Amino acid sequence: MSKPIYVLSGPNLNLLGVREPEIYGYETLDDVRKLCEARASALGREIVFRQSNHEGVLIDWIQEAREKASALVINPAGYGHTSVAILDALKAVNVPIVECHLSNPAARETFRRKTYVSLAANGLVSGFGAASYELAVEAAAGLSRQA
Ligand code: CA2
Repeated sequence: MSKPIYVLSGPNLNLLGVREPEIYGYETLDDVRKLCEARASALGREIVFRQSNHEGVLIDWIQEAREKASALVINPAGYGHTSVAILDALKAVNVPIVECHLSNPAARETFRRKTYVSLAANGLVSGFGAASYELAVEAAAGLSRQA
């Protein structure tokens, strides 16, 4: 079995399904985890699924992924629009990176149009709700087939 695909989620995503369902959908983060596990399993892969509200914790996990992951899916949430530190951590990762968003930030407020994470990512999946995560896991599995 190859190394797991790390699936990391940033701040406030623990509230998924509880607030703003019209933007982020009705699935909880635990529902999203189950969808990702099922998609990974169908592809013969495993995932490590984590969420943190803390920038430094996310950076520690990104650094961990350098050694322990075959690929990285990240929904950086608000930090995607602000965090040069997360971008720097991602740039040091030598496995494929797929950026993932539930909503389509490009169709929302102007300040969401820039994401630092995109500068380090192989690709971006956004706008499909929980399915964005499933598609991102599939893309990450494809990019890391040999890992
Ligand atoms: O669409 C996405 O996945 C976002 O990464 C979500 C972030 C937002 O800042 C990005 O622009 C796009 C916000 C995450 C907040 O999550 C919540 C979920 C439920 C209720 C309230 C917040």
